[in-house]
Amino acid sequence: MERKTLISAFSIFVLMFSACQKNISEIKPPNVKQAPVTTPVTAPSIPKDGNYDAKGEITKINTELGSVEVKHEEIKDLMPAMQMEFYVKDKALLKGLAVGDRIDFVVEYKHPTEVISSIKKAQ
Ligand SMILES: [Cu+2]
Repeated sequence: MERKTLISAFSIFVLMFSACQKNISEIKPPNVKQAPVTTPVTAPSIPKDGNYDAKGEITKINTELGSVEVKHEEIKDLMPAMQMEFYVKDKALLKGLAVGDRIDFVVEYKHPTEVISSIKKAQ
């Protein structure tokens, strides 16, 4: 007798529980028009690999590391004007150069790296 009561109580519980579950799954989100998902265009497009002629002024030289900091003009199709550090392909390229020199140089761009492959003092 008691067992029967237990079983029916359990059945009622299961029924109620499944009814609840059903109700939850039937709740639909309000019919709101969602804004189309767009990819933000923040990253500039990747430049083509190649050699880019550039002009600038040396602001720092590190002969040990083989790097040079240059305040450069816009490098067309590569980057806007800025002050930045470049590595040189060969440390020998830095010989005879000094801070303050105006230079014509070539940036060898090979995604995602860039090095200076040639430097000469601007006339
Ligand atoms: Cu730059």
